[in-house]
Amino acid sequence: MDDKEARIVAARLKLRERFLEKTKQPGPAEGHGPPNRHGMPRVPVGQTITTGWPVLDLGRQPNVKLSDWELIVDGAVEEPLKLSFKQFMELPQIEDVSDFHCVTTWSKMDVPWEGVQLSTVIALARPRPEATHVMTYAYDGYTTNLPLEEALKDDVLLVHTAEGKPLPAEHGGPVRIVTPQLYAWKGAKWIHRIEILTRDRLGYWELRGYSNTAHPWENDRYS
Ligand SMILES: Nc1nc2c(c(=O)[nH]1)N[C@H]1C(S)=C(S)[C@@H](COP(=O)(O)O)O[C@H]1N2
Ligand SMILES: [Mo]
Repeated sequence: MDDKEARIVAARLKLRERFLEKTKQPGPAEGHGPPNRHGMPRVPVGQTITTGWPVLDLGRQPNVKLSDWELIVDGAVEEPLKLSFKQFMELPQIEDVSDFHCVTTWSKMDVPWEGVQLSTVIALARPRPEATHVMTYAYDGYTTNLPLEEALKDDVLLVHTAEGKPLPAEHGGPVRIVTPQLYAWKGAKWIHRIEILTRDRLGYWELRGYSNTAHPWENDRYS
């Protein structure tokens, strides 16, 4: 871990300490605003809407050229895959608009995305019956894990386009994951590999005291 990353981790663990001092346990579904399409209040408890788009990562932004980018899907699957960007773009594409909730309390609302459902690439690899979880690996060394039922939700996307433009490198381009119904750290920028697991394993922040479940409406931020 370099100095910059160590400072980022220390700052974020300090936020965690402050939150845990004030808040005992994840609570019931809370938030404000009219219900969103999942029937949850539009803005989750403790979140503030931002109009910009902050950049949050470990301070290393890999520059992955389209011609070098590849997506690996392996682990507990019948058909391990390695897709080039061209092959990825030949998969069924979808457009969606969803919200983005960072555990550090900002939310970016109504982001138009274009990409491929994570469920599409997982299905292509044909998970074995014993598959239960997913570990995602990014080009900056970041990892984050998801239960299969979260990974397969229809708004969990591998996105290459945001707000009508190719996803900027600082936001995880060429391709990142978004997980609108979980805190945004569950969506790896610069996605490189998806490993199908037969038991849960913790990712980067989950190992450092972030909640493994990460439900924004339950204020489920830290463990
Ligand atoms: N590869 C990678 N993905 C990551 C992170 C990271 O450090 N590295 N940070 C996560 C966190 S905490 C958030 S809030 C979002 C931030 O995405 P943004 O920088 O596009 O706002 O990316 C998530 N995905
Ligand atoms: Mo975050």
